[in-house]
Amino acid sequence: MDNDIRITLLGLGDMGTALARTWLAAGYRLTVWNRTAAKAEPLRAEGAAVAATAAEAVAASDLVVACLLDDASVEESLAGADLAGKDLVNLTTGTPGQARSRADWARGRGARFLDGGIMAVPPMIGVPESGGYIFYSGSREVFDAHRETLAVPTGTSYVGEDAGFAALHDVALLSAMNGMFAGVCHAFALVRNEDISLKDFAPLLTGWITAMASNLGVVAEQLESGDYTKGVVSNLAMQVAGNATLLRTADEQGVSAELLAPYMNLMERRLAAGHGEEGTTGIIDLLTR
Ligand code: FVH
Repeated sequence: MDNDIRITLLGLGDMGTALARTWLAAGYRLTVWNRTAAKAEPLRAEGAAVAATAAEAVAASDLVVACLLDDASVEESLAGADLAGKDLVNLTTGTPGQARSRADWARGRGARFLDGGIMAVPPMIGVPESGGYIFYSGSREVFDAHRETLAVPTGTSYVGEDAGFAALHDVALLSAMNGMFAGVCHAFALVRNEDISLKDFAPLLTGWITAMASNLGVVAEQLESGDYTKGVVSNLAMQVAGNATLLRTADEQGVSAELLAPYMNLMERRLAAGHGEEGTTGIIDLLTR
């Protein structure tokens, strides 16, 4: 397979290398650069052109993709490059504020800018059935112009002209994942020293979390309507009463409740403010400064 489309990719860490391989396999004319040059050698053998400097790599293609460690490494790598007339797609994880500043910075140097938030780990790249995808935000023209190219490694989801929105979606989902894994850690800690097969327990956790997650649309509706009692199935008063059992069980099992405590404290504050008939959506009000 071969095509005439040129791409430059800056950054050959685990993710950058996985991205590179999909474009090479699809026949793109790929130029790569990495700070540690040795990491580019396997890709040279697979057909990539290897640039000696980031500036040289940028000069090779109109589409420049960066997949580096963090925002500071993007600035450092591109410091000496001529970005005039380039389309810069930044797949480096950062904050919404960093993405917006990077968009202004790129515009100031004559480039169009698209930010990306990768919702996949490297083994999911190039595997369409993995469910991985990348959030994109910023220039709609850049997204439309390179839509097919960007869809080669994994799925794409454009979430708006605000360059910060891809990072915001990315970080929101990652934050939810952290909370979920905090609960999972606590659950495994409760059962691990009992005569319970952890391999049998894991799918029970998966099933329960999946079933509970189907309620998220109700939370969104409550937030949008302002009526936090709408569609409530398990009210806050009942849940706070139930927390005592969760805490006592943790104590009986010799497990610290430190992962649960912050959430339970917020539930109690909302209940004390007279919202026992709601679910837990009111906690979002307590979190929002
Ligand atoms: N890997 C993952 O699971 C996650 C999945 C979700 C998205 N993230 C983000 O993707 C970005 C790249 O991640 P990565 O997995 O490729 O990360 P590393 O393997 O650690 O490679 C880092 C690359 O960045 C280069 N680099 C670091 N600092 C600098 C610098 N100051 N100047 C130039 N390049 C720099 C590093 O080069 P080297 O160490 O090989 O010389 C690698 O190419 C990232 O934002 C994740 O959050 C991945």
